[in-house]
Formats: sequence, structure tokens, C-alpha cells
Amino acid sequence: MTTTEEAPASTTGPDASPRPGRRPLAALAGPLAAAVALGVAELVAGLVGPSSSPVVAVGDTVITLVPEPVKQFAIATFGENDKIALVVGTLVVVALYAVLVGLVSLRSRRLGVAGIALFGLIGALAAVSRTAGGPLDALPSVVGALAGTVALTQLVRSLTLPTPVQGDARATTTDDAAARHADEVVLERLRGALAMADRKGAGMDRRRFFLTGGVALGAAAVTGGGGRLLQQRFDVSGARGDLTLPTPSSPAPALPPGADLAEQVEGLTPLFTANRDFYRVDTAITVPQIRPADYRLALRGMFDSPRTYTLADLFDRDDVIERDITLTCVSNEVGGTLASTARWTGIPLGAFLRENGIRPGSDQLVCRSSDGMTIGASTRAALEVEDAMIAFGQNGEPLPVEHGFPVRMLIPGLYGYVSACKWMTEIEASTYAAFDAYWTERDWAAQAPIKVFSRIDTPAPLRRFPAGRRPVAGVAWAQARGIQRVEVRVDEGEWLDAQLSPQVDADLWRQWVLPYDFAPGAYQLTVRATAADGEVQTEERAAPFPDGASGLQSIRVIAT
Ligand SMILES: Nc1nc2c(c(=O)[nH]1)N[C@H]1C(S)=C(S)[C@@H](COP(=O)(O)O)O[C@H]1N2
Ligand SMILES: [Mo]
Repeated sequence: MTTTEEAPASTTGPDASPRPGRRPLAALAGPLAAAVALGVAELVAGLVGPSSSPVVAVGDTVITLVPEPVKQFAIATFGENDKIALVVGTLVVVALYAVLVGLVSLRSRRLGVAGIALFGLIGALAAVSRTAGGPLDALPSVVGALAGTVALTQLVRSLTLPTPVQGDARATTTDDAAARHADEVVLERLRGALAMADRKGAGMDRRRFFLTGGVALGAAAVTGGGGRLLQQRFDVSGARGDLTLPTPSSPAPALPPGADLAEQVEGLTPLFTANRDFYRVDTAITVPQIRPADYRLALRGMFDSPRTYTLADLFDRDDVIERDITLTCVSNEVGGTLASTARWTGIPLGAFLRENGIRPGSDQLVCRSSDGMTIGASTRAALEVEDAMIAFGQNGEPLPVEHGFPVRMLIPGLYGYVSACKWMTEIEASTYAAFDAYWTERDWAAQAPIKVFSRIDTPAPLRRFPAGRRPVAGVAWAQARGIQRVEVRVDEGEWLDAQLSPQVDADLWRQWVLPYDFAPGAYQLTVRATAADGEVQTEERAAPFPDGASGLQSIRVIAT
């Protein structure tokens, strides 16, 4: 009953050497321990707050640190799934790292523990260093790392126990207690349930390992799932549902009958985008959850008499307006869909700023959101653009949580990254000289008016369809100016005027339709728009970076 191949002096010692064939199991021990660490971290994040979760915090930090070209590649590749891709990517990296930690700890348990500690440290640093982070945000990573360490030691121990074990092995550890390192003493106390699992199984490493592994996996699932449930406490969708929007004193203009051409043309984008279909772009992995009762909008900086507003202060004003505005992202590519339209409820931004005595020296408003994002908007545009607003309603409902609940900014004619701050909690009247906002720091243009744009919705690129008459249709926008004309060119032919939806408001896109008789054959369709001020959409191609894409969309289709 003695071991011959190897004889670990101590089951908790750093250099207990493995029996052969244990390597695949050790490789598995790492990810299992990581799962326990992440599960427990989620549980603690359920108490502290969702954004303190290490996965979220690390993802957030990656978003903040990653170079612009990589980010653009991610948006181009994953579109609005970019954050899911990031979380999955983070987990894959964690899993690979965990495999290494597992293998290393077979050789040296101390090194394995150090590996997990490093893992926890990264999570903790990421959580604390977020703009809106505090010291408490380190807790999930720290507690998670401790739990992961316990799991790892137990798993590896189950692989390195000498076959005839227990009694003497444990005696040895006790005898050696004085010589053990302080961290191991702490770990010993934390062992608990997992230790029970492997204390018995002498001689059956594999079984013991899988038993321990099963316990680890169960613990990870229970803590992770429980954490997720707890995190729902922070969810504000209930409180949002209880709110009633104020009745606007200045409602949106009535739409003429038949204003939405999508009712007649299949495949054409509807005039208004349903809230659930509204495009979404932001850096938030967990959507900020702001309770209406806790909401404050603070003004600071270059104001004579800056005030702080509650949500009720904003709702109760007598200058509530309702406006139709198309919002567009600077990352929208030629032919892209990062633009949507809604009927917004809010209060006029210019009047609001003047009322608080904004000083003439301010040329930039630094808008801050509860997650620490800064959006730098032109003070001049905020004061002068008609219908610029502090919005709290979208299509007759309070703003959806993903779209900035409870309050965001909108300045028609400016791309979202320089105007449309979501979850907005502060407006600082400042200057461009004094402050670089988030995207400006990343070399995007400090100021960026939306470019004249048109898009073909139907037929879809490379589509085959039966020859005959069929509509070519899409949308065009030039917010704050309006669209006066959209033309389509078939192959190298003349530019043909398309029919436009009624001009309801300059801030609203216009749908366009051109019925065309397709004889059998291949076609190239190109579209261009002209703004109400006469500017024709340029055919000069530009990438979204640094101030918005330009160029004409051109597609190929085949009539059969
Ligand atoms: N707090 C915050 N506000 C933000 C952003 C963000 O990342 N965080 N992204 C901006 C960008 S780039 C755009 S295009 C619009 C998108 O608004 P939407 O998601 O409601 O369509 O929000 C803007 N406001
Ligand atoms: Mo954007």
C-alpha cells in the first residue's frame, strides 16, 4: 500500500508531483476552477451590482483600451453583436489561460494559486478602474479568486494524493503547519465542502477528481445562476413600466395620410422604427440601470445659475415637446443600417441651457452618463438647432433602458457620438480646448455633422427576381436640412427621379420609391440624394473613421 512512482511529501505542498496520465485532468482542473471563480464572482456581483462582475469589468476595460481600428473591425464584423462577441472572446481567453493554470499547478500548486490570484487581480483592477467604479467593485473578483483557488487546490490535490493516503498525508500537513505559507493556511480554512469530497477516495484519483470536479461544476452553476438572479434586483424595467409620460404642450406635427410608403412597398424600411428594432450602439456591456426616483441631471461648469433636476422636475415642465427625429451612428457604412427614427418626447435643449445661464464662452457641452461615458456636443448646435432636446420618451413610451432610460440628449443633424448621450446624468458647459470627450480621445472628429446619405432597401444586393415591373426603394437622410431629391441610376444610364414620402420634418428621413421595368438581365443600381440646401451626396468614398462614411451605394441584381 505504498506509492512507488512518486511520493508527494505533503498533499498541500507546492511540488507534489503527478502520476502520469494526469495531465488531461489537470488541464480540465483549470477551467473548472475558473468556472467556480466566475460563478462565485457573479454571486457577489449580485450583491454589489452587475457592472462589478469581472467578465463585465474586463470586457469594459477591453472596450476602453482596444485601439480604434480593432474596434472598428469588431463593429464591422459583429455589428450589434459586438458585445456578445467580446464576452465570448473574454471567456475563451479565460478558458485557455485556465488550462495553463491547471497544467502548471500539477507541477507547482503555488504557481497555480498565483495564476488564479493574477486572474482575480486583473478582474479587480478592471472593476475598480472603470470611470464609474469604486473600491467595493473589487469584491466579486477577490472573493471569486479565493473560491477558484480552493477549487483548484482541491482538484489538483485529488490528482496528486498518494494512493494509500489520508491519515499520514493529513498528519504531515498538520505537522508542517508552522512551515506553511500564510496563504495556504487561509486556504485550508476555506476548503469546506470541496474537501469533503476528496478526503475519502483513496486510490481512485480519477473518480475522486471527477467527484470534486462535479462538485466544482455544481457550485459554479449554482453561484453563477444565483448571482444572475440576484443581479436582476438592479433591473429597472418594472419602475420604467410604472412611469407615465407627460402630455406634450407641443405635439409632433400630424402625418399626412399615406405618409409611410412602407405600407405599399415590401422590403422598404418603415417611416418609424419600433423601439425593439431601433439600432443600438454603445460601450455598455451591462446596460446602466437608473431608478427613476434616484435620477438626477446635474448642470455644472460655465453656467451662471446651474441647477440639478429630478426626473419629476423634467416631466412637470410646461414646455414638453414631441418631435420626429432620425438618429444616425457615425459608424454607419455605405448601405448600412445604423440609423433609425422615432417620435421623441422631451424638453427643448436650448431653452433649458439658457434658463440655467449658460455662458457665451462655452463651445462644448460635456455630457456624462451614469457609466462614465463622455459625449462632447457643440454648445452652438445645442442652442441653435431647432428640436435639439433632452429626451425621456421614445415612440410614446419612456426611453427603453438600452436607449438611455431615463434621460438622453438628441441634437438633430449631429452623429450620435457627438450628441446623443444616453443615461445622461450631467451636462458640463465647457470648451473643446479644455476637454477631450471619449471618442475625441480616440481620434474621432470632435465635431461631426451627419452627411447626406441614401440607401437601397429593396431589392437586396445580388437578388434574383422575375423580370417585370418592381419598385426600387429605400431611405435618405440629411437631418436638420431635409432631403429634396433622390435619384437612381440603372447601369450607366441617366439619373432617374424617385418618388419621395411627404416632407414631414427636416430631421426625419424620407423614403423613396422608383418603380422600374426590368427586362431579363443583370443590373447595377446606384442611388444618390440631394439635401434641401442643394448639397448632392458625394460619390467620393470615405470610411466611417473619423467623421462618417461617404460614397454612393451601388448594388447588383439579376432579373430572370
Ligand atoms: N452613455 C452613452 N451614450 C451614447 C453612447 C455610448 O456608448 N454611451 N453611444 C453613442 C452613439 S455612438 C450613438 S450612435 C448613439 C446610439 O443611440 P441608440 O443606441 O439609442 O441608437 O448613442 C450615443 N450615446
Ligand atoms: Mo455612433
